[in-house]
Amino acid sequence: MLTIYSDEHHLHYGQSELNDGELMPCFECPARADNVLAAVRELGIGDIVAPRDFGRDPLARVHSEAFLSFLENAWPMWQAEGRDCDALPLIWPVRGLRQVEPPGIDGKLGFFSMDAGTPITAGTWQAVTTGANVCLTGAASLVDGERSAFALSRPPGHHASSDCMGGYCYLNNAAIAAQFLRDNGAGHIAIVDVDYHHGNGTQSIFYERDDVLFLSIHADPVQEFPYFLGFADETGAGAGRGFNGNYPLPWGTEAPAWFAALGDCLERVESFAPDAIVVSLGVDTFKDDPISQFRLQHADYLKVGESFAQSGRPVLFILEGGYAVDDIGINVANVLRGFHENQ
Ligand code: 7XA
Ligand code: ZN
Repeated sequence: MLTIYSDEHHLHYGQSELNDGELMPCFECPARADNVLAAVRELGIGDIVAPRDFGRDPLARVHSEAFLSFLENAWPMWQAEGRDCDALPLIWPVRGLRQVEPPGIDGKLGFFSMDAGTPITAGTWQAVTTGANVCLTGAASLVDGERSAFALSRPPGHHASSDCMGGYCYLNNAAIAAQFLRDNGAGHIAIVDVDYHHGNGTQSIFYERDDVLFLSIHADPVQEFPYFLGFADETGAGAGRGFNGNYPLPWGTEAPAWFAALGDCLERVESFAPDAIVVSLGVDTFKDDPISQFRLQHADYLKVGESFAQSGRPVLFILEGGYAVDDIGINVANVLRGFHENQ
């Protein structure tokens, strides 16, 4: 299996996020991807290649121009205010406030974000555009006939909507890759999101479409971030009715219940008969993840990979969450190994 990777993810290194009422060091850190890279190297199941540059067009197929322009210019605008710490929002346009993009950086940060856990740093734009290119290079390899690829990108993407960052996410890599596959010959794409958190951004991008099936297994938003999307009754709208599926599970979920949900997802994928599957691969379902409450174990990730291999369809794995830094490598490598040994 081809892995696509660039060291440029190091350019995004947030200092702090607001968590449990405190500003604390960001859980989403460069060591995550470094450790995954080391584990993939040790696994030795295929080449590790650099991304190609696809330019801005594939990003603009998913994100609004206003949002892309904000992401690109946020750091220079922040710096122009004489600040050199991370850029974080402090106000959001909630109900009753005007939904109009403000001219200044503090207003823009709130207008284009959903939380205070997603800092913009000097290198964020470069890192996230390179991360998107990592995923696009993986998608392009499927277009060229590869059976599978692993996009080793960070930061993650699945909380980012067409015009909003949040949950450590800036550009929605899975959506960008899925749209690229659609634009390059695929008729139908399934996105299966196995991250611990609901992929609210991906859901919202495809919610009214019947060409991209979005299925997500995640912690119940009654208990867990992102709190405001990811419920079982969200099944799609308009042409997309029936093409969105959520599997919210309670804190403490262990392998049997989790794999029952995955089995159901994969049956739905089979009925949909997509040309390819994009997997939003978060491993924050791990029992020792510091911000999550599921209980999957190292060996369970082999079965995750095996389950996707059994679909017989081309699969693009894209890295999302996973914050048990010492275990993220083995958990991701086990997914890839389970796939590789069963395809
Ligand atoms: O999949 N999404 C993540 O892994 C990030 C979730 C952010 C949670 C923030 C809780 N303070
Ligand atoms: Zn997550």
